[in-house]
Amino acid sequence: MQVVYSPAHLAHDITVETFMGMPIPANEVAERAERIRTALEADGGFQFVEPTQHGEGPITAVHDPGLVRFLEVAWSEVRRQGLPRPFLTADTYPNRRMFEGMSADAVAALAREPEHAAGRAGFWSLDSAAPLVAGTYPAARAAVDVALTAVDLVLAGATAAYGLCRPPGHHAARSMYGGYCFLNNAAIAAEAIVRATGERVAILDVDYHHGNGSQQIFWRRGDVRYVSIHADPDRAYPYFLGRADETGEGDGAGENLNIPLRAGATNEEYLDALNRALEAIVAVPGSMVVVSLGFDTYGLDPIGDFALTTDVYHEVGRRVGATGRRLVILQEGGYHRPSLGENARAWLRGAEGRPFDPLPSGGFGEHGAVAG
Ligand code: OKP
Ligand code: ZN
Repeated sequence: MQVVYSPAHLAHDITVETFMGMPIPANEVAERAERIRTALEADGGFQFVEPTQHGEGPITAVHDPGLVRFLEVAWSEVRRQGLPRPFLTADTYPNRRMFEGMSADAVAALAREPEHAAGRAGFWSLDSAAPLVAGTYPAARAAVDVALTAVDLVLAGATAAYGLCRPPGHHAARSMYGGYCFLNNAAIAAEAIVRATGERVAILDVDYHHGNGSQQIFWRRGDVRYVSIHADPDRAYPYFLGRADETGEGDGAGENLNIPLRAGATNEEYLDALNRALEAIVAVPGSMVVVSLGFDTYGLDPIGDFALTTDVYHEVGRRVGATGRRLVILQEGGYHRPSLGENARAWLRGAEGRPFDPLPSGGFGEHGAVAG
C-alpha cells in the first residue's frame, strides 16, 4: 500500500493543551505520526510518497474562506498584537446564549469577528484543545495535501491508499476548528471524490471520538453518507453531538449514522458495531470509501475508555477491505504513542488482506522510539 507523508507536520510542535482550564502535556504531538511512519517503513510492505500541492480550491469547497484566512494569519496576528504567548487559544467563545432574545439579523450585525486574536480564535473555534502555533497552518495545509494525494492514488487505480495526516481533521466543521483539528481532511477528500467521480461517497469514522465536523459538513447532503462508531457523547468529547438520533436532514435525511458505545467497549462489541456500520457503508452505491482512522479506541489510550487490542485492528481493517470498496484511509487520533506503529501496521495490512505478525511486546520501543 502507498503511504502519503509530509514532514511539514513537525512544525506543528505542540507541547501543552488545556483540559478544563488546566494546562496539561499535549496529546496530539509530532511523535504520533513519526511512530507510525517508522513502523510502516520497518515493515517493508509500504511505499512512501510525498504529497502534491492541491491549492485552496478543494478546501473552500467544504470550509468557510473566513476560517481559512483566520488560520493563515492567526500566528502573525499574535505576533503583531504583541501577545506574549507560546500558542494561541481563545479567551471567550460566542456561546449562543449570549445573544438570547436578539433577532437573527441583530446577531448577524453585532456578532462579527473581533480584532483581538483571542477573540478571533473564539469566533472560529470550538474549544481550547487546538492550540495554534507558527507551524500550524502550513502543517494543516500539508495534511490536506496528504489526504488529496491519497485520493489521487485511488482515483488512478490503487485499491487503497493511506494518508498519514497530522493534524487530524474530523472535529473541524465548515466554519470552525477545534479538538486538535484545523481543516477537515476527510471531508475535503470526500468532497473531492464526489466532484471527480460524480459518485456517492461514504465516510467510515472509526476514531474513538464522534466526528462532529464531518457530520455537520454533510448533514444535508444526499451524496456523502457519514457513519461513525464512537464513545457516547454523554460521557465523552465532543459532548454535544454524536447521538444515535442524529440522522441528517433534507437531502441528507437518513444519511448520517451514529453508533455510540459504552465505556469499556470490548473487541466483540466493537466488531458487532462495525458490522452494522459496514452494512450502511456498502448500501451506498459508489466505489470509494473514506476512512477516518483513529487508534484512540485502544485499551491503553490515555484519553479513551474502550478496550480494543492490536489484533482487533487487523480484523477491523480486514472487514473494511473485504467490502471491496476502494479505500482512502486517513489518520485521525490515537494517543498511546508506543502502540501506534503496531496498530497502524495491523489495520493497514488487514485492509489489504495480508497477514499480520505482531512484533514481540507489541512493538513497544522496537520501532519509532523518537527522542523527547
Ligand atoms: C481528537 B480526535 C483530554 C481532552 C480531550 C479534545 C479531544 C480531541 C480528540 N484531556 N479534548 O478525535 O482524536
Ligand atoms: Zn479521537
